[in-house]
Amino acid sequence: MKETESQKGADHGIGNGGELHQYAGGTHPQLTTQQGQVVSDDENSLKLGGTDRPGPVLLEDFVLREKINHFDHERIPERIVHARGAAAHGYFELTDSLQEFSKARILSKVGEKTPLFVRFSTVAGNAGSPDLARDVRGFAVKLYTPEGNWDLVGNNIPVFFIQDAIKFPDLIHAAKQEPDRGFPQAQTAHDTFWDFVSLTPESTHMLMWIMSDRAIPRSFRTMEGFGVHTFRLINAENKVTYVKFHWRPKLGMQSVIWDEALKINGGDPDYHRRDLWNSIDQGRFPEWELCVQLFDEEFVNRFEFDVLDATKLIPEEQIPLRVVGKMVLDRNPTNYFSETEQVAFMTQNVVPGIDFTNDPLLQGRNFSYLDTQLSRLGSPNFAQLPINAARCPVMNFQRDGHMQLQIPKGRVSYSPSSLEGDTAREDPHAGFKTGPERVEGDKLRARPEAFADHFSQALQFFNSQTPTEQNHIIAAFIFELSKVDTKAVRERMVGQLANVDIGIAQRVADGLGMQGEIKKVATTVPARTDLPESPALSILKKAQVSLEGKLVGCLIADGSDTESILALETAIAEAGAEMKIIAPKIGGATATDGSTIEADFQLAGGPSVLFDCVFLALSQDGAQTLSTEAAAVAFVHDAFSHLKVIGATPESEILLDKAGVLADAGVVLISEGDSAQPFIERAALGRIWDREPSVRTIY
Ligand code: HDE
Repeated sequence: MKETESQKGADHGIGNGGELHQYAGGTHPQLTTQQGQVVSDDENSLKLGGTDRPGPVLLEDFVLREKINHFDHERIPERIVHARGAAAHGYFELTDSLQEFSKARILSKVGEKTPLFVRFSTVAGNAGSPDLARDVRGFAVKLYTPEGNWDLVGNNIPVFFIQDAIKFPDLIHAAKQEPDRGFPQAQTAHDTFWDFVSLTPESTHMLMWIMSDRAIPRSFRTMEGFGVHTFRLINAENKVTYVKFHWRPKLGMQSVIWDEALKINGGDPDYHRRDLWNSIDQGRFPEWELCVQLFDEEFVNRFEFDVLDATKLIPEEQIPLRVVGKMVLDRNPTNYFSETEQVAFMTQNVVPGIDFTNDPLLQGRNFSYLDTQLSRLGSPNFAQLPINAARCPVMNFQRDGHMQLQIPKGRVSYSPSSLEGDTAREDPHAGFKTGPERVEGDKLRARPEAFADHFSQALQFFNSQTPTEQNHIIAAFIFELSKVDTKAVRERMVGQLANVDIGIAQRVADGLGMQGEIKKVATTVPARTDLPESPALSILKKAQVSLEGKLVGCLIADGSDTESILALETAIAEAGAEMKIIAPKIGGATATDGSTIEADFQLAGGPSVLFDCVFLALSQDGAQTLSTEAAAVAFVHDAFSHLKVIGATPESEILLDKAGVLADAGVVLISEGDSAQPFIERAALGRIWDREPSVRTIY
């Protein structure tokens, strides 16, 4: 087996390592117990009765007991939300100083590289759930700055379901598997979720986003990230500037088609984590720009919505994005548990110059993230774990507790003190200080009136999409609500959508086969229809023309032509993409010249959903054979119905016909020996959106 970049030189043990000994398979250090005793036999437990008639296992066997005991306690509670995740190390580099607005060193020193760790996740699914669930993706970044850790714990969608943290447990209980039956997991397509959100009008804007293709990203590498809340920047003069943080992927945004997502979940449930791992392992480092939207009190007062309401965004057309730096992910984790599982992101982790606002969702989060680490990681000393530890001096008098890893010196564990000269003291001239703010008024359990409009931005989002994207949103509502058994919930949700736009509600009602007139749910603040479209909210309006970072699946069989396949592979690599070969047998296929073309995937294990576009490099005989092979027919049929560009030799025709492929701009025939460029150029343009009405009903 090939040793991957990340495996090379990995430390496979823990502790100090012992003497090296020659064994079958190489030179290994001695195996020891946790207490350092060398283990002489790791195959047999200690038993009474010799080898003829082995008797009971002896309690005395401390090697066995220790090994089983540790194993029994290997698991920690998974995250209540965002349990399913994948992560990577990298760095942030500032390219444009924000010193004028913030005294944070990470936002001031151009060119300085800050190490970081990013964890991407789905929200609702359990740790073992499939990657392509329709869901928001977590986008959590821990930046190890010289002034302490700054955690930007964001999502790939810039708004949220609720306005006040007090509703979070309800939202999550409704979204996760139903408590009596324990299913369905990793999906919102069930009664309790739609029951809750149809009764919670503030969720409507977010629903538009999670029903859009943003909730089924092609890759973590092709997702935007958002800090969601409005934060505050504080400069050296204590002046406050409001800020929203955005991560923009270098490869542009890309998503998959819903039917494709369903099939990827079967074909490769680890699709996203594998993609992230492979691209870093192969040196294709994912990259994002950090952008900020900066605004002042004057804008806050004139903006149509409250900037403290996390169900609202500020359109880029109103406050443009300023690019200030880049994030590059260049190293896979060494150990999934120690790093990806034990990393503890906390919104409370800010550095001097970056401050919170009174967004009630953010304020609630600032409590939750610290609190949850205690039940997940089991000790207030979780900050000492290598992945969580700050990379600057940490000195305080917090002491003891489970799993204390430090050995603090001296008699003094308090402040102020005079007994020792080198103990830590507060520094009034440095450190985090909250920005100036005057607050007065009654103490109330109430929502600000400025939070009351729940539908205007939902409509603005829908109107800003291309017709294709709008069709996908409608289809997603229809799919999800079709899984809701309770008719009254379906009807109420459609009645809530009518508050956004009666046309949207009608299309969903038609797709559900709902009879009769739509009953609009009562609302006090109807949707504004005068908000201008915001093209930046669309994926397709910002799509990049490029094959970079994409995966092309090339289907071969006996009789395929080696030279054409090699030429295709070179052309694909030159375009910055990668080609994988799929053959009926994993051992490969016999080419016309008698040579063997090696395969990366066996046909049944390499469905076309795993690739961005496909090429059928088949001879007439090969195509004939594959035309009676269900997996091959499904390969081509799916590629067509998922609107992918299909390149093919003219000899592949019988398979194309069998799969129901109709000639269009996305079906590119290339004869053996001809340049593959027309296929490459068409594939770089992306999917064939015009094909969609010919392969599925548009409601
Ligand atoms: Fe979280 N969220 N959240 N959340 N969240 C957690 O913290 C919570 C919210 C987000 O990869 C938990 O360590 C509350 C918004 C990400 O480890 C928990 C509220 C946004 C991650 C928690 C929110 C997020 C979490 C579970 C409403 C986008 C995964 C485990 C007030 C801006 C981080 C953990 C990782 C994780 C609470 C809402 C993003 C329970 C109470 C809004 C990316 O503390």
